[in-house]
Amino acid sequence: MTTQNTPRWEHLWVNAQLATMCPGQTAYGMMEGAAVATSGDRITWIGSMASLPGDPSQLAQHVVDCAGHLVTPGLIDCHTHLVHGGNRAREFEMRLNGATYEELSRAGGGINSTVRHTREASEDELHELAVPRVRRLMADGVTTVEVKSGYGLSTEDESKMLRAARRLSALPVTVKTTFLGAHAMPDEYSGRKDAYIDLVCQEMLPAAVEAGLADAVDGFCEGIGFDLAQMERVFDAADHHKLPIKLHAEQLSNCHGAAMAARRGALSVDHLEYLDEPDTQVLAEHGTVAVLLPGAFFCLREKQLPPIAALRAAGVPIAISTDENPGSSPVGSLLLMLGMGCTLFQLTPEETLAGVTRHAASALGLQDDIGTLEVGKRADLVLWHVREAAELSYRLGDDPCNKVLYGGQLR
Ligand code: DI6
Ligand code: FE
Repeated sequence: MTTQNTPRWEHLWVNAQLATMCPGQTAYGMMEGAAVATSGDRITWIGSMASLPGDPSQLAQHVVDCAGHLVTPGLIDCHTHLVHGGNRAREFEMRLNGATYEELSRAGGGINSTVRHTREASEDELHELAVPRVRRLMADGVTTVEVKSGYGLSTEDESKMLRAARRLSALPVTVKTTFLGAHAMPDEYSGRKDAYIDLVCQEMLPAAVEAGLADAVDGFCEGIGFDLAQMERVFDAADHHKLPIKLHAEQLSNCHGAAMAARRGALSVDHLEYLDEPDTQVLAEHGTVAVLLPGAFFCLREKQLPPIAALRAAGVPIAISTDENPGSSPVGSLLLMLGMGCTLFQLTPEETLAGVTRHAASALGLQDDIGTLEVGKRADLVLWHVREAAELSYRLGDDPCNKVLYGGQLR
């Protein structure tokens, strides 16, 4: 009598160089000549080719021969502002033609022009503008993307942005939304920052929470943003709603926002060009992720480098992200950020890849579900056309993504 042979796995990728990104003995947690299997939305088996319990074609419904190419966890872009109206190309051009800040401001430029365009756009329009931006990231192997509000700056417009962002999860990509009401000052509150923070805490955030639209709370702690005391009030409100916190900190000056946020248990602190040595220690003590944003550093022609050596020496987990936004980082490629992380920040290719996988997962509080290749983790996997992991950081402007399994389904 013959028994029906149902394959035990759904997908099986064989002959792979698996960059598991698990910390351990080998760089990249690399397993050469390895295989990975998935069932449903989970990774169900990982091992060497020699330890496969049978003939691949008998073991899984769908078998892919990776022919020695690289397989990594799905990439994670953990800091974006990709939902917004308008763009600032005209302003970019005027500046390069010698326009002064005043002239740009009079021409309606800067962050407030994005706020105006975002307010004017409907939720549908914001969503439609964001879809190709997310698709562009997906083409780089991105399987999880974080999207912030922060260009609405009113109760209805912030929620509208977050709704437009949430709808992006109809694409085969995981979307996490962050409430960033304390991003900038809307014109109508000019000169009344504390009153605006009242609105953020008492009305805007509660409305976003009520509608189930926020996974985390962020803010911009800076001379041109909000001060420590104002950010603490926003974080008190986040605590009240039991939401995790993040912070744009030390981007243009040292306000000690990163250490404050770390002490309060922030998932991440982001930018950090002006972070000092003692505050680096605070991040290390609290296990806070440092999210570095080479796109903003590049586009703003910054000179002050984030304190990479100190972060590394202190063992602070470092993530990398696009910061995709129309002002300081009009960047649509996460792979380009790997290259820039190496050339501008002198991170190693292993650090940049960890920065868009394992550490980016931690920056979103998702380290138990994504970011490494391990049995039980979500089946978000990328097969690349490359054999060396360093190639992902080394070549700029390439298109090395071959196949993506998103939640165990071929994308
Ligand atoms: N820091 C930045 O670099 C962006 N926001 C922030 O808090 C700039 C956003 C913009 O100019 O539109
Ligand atoms: Fe940002």
